[in-house]
Amino acid sequence: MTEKQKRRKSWAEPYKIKMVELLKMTSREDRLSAIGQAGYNTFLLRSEDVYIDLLTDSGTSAMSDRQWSGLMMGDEAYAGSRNFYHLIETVEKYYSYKYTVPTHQGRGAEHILSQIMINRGDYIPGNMYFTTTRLHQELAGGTFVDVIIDQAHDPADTHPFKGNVDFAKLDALVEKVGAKKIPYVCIATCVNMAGGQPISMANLRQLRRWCDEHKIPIVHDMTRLAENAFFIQQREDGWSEKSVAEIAFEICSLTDIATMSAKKDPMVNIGGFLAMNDRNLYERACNMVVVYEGLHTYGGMAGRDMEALAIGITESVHDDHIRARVGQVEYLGRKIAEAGVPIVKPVGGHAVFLNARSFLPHIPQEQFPAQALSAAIYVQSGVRSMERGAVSAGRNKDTGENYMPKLELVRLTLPRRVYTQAHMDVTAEGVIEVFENAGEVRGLRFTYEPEVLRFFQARFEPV
Ligand code: PM9
Repeated sequence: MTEKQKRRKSWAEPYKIKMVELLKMTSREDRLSAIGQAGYNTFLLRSEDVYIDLLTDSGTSAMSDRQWSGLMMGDEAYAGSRNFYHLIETVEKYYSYKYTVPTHQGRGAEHILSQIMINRGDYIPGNMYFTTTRLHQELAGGTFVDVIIDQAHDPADTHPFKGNVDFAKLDALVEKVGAKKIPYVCIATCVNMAGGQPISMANLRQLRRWCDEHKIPIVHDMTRLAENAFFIQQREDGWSEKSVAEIAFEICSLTDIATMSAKKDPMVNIGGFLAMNDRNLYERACNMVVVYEGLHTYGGMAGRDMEALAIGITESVHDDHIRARVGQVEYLGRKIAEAGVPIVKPVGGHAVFLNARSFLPHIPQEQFPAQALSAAIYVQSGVRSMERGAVSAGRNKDTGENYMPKLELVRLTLPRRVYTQAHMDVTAEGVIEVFENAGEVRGLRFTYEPEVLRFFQARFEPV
């Protein structure tokens, strides 16, 4: 961080607005009708019925003028597009990985990785599950094992690095199944399902040593790397003088393989990649990508999208950018928490997570309080959020039982560079109004439950 940045107290945005998209204002009656038609699932709302869209930060960020100009520089050759070369050079420069395979988005990378690395009967430890990541592990015949520290499952615990790995849990897994049954350890930076919580550099270095000792590679889900790097700079001893870009590079250097949903940190509307340092693995990934995504020099992406992504990567690790991004999330979190609303602490990097168990203590988890809360916030305020609790957790693949996670959360996710501070105020007001009348919210039951990733398309009715 520069001296100037240290002196400035505000997290004010390092950009100005050049173009706007008009929003439709709706009435409470409109929204009641819309949520009923959507089966109480905010994924099934039409976006034009939403005022402030905090469903996700995935593909919803505002590209810069430089990224938009990049679109005009698209080289749409079938093979060997110059934008591909720009992308792989940028990935190596900022993220250290030598070989990059573009994919249509993050789950495309997860699919290829799982198919080439997991054998039936394998176990994949990770610092908490993510929906698509775990599903691809399971489809490849593997079993996910949660090795995150216990504090991550407690919304009120203020541990500064709730994304850390618990080595006793890793040791116990090796003891039980043997290192040969563990194809890799999967580590997410700024763990999404834990509330956007970072892993520390010290913990990651310890993991590097542990993995070297057991000859197990580290796969890095780098979807929200820049936010994690920022938290290390702010919270971990010895890193305050390093730039976010330097810290991000160091994190990547400690890992072997990475999956990226480029729709988050690097602020493109679509795209992702699988990156690695091992040439043999790269060749196997190239063989798979032609089957499921496209030629290895574009994967699932257009040339213009690879160009916008390469530019977005460079913007995503600027100190000023990430400070404003996380600053806005913290601003919203503080406003909501000051009113006594229970949230996950510390406030995460990409979203404010409401603790639906404490918010709606009268609704048992079997009646999906987070799903009900997300619908109620929409009806109250026109703000769209996402359930991250029992519905997202799904069912155990072997027993068919519903998972009942300790974290029953609603996520208010901030797209990057999209909304203003006044939008945050309106969001906080809406949440607080629902909180003041929380007793009126009713639980939900399924009217339709899809087999996989049910949270996307499930439908409900009030109990
Ligand atoms: N995350 C999110 O809203 C998009 C859809 S919800 C399943 O948080 C991580 C940590 C993610 C993620 C997507 C993916 C998959 C992998 N890892 O959506 O396929 O947060 O690009 O990425 C969403 P794609």
